[in-house]
Amino acid sequence: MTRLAICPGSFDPLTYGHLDIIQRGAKVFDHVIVTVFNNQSKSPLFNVEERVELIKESITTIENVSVDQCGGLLMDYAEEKNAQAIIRGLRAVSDFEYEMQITSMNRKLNEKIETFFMMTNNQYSFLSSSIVKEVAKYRANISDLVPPPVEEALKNKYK
Ligand code: COD
Repeated sequence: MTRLAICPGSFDPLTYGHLDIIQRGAKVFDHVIVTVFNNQSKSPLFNVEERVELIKESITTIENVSVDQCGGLLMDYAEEKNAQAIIRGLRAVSDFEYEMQITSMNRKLNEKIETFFMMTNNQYSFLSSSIVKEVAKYRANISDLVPPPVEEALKNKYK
């Protein structure tokens, strides 16, 4: 049986922290789909198509990862794809409460699909899309925080 996992997120935009989790997931599962969700409660800097494209351009060296988008419920999407697992990243204790809430809700929606948490590399434990956007706005050097296509795209947004 092919072990398929979904790595869902907003990815607005992708950071090296996200990439670290995607790479870890790709070592454990046969295939990982990185799925960009259109989170209605957030007003994104990049539209879904731009976010998908930036992830595609940043994962070219990882063979067993593909990129997709979804506007619906994560668990409906995962069931439709026949996925066995959801992969989420953990940075610090502060992530735990939010992750516990969404995982409990997701489990209520679908008990068959397990959520796996992976701890990021320590060097990325402070990193988030929001913090990257904040410093990119002031033209700080972000080359060690995001992959080159994302760095370029952020420079263009804040020109
Ligand atoms: N190191 C490691 N992991 C990281 C880092 C980092 N530096 N930064 C982020 N991550 C992890 C996050 O913990 C998360 O696991 C993943 O990377 C994606 O992060 P984000 O911030 O891009 O994505 P979120 O948390 O905004 O994604 C939320 C979802 C889109 C998954 C959620 O809103 C959702 O499932 N939406 C669909 C609708 C739905 O089903 N809702 C019901 C769920 S209650």
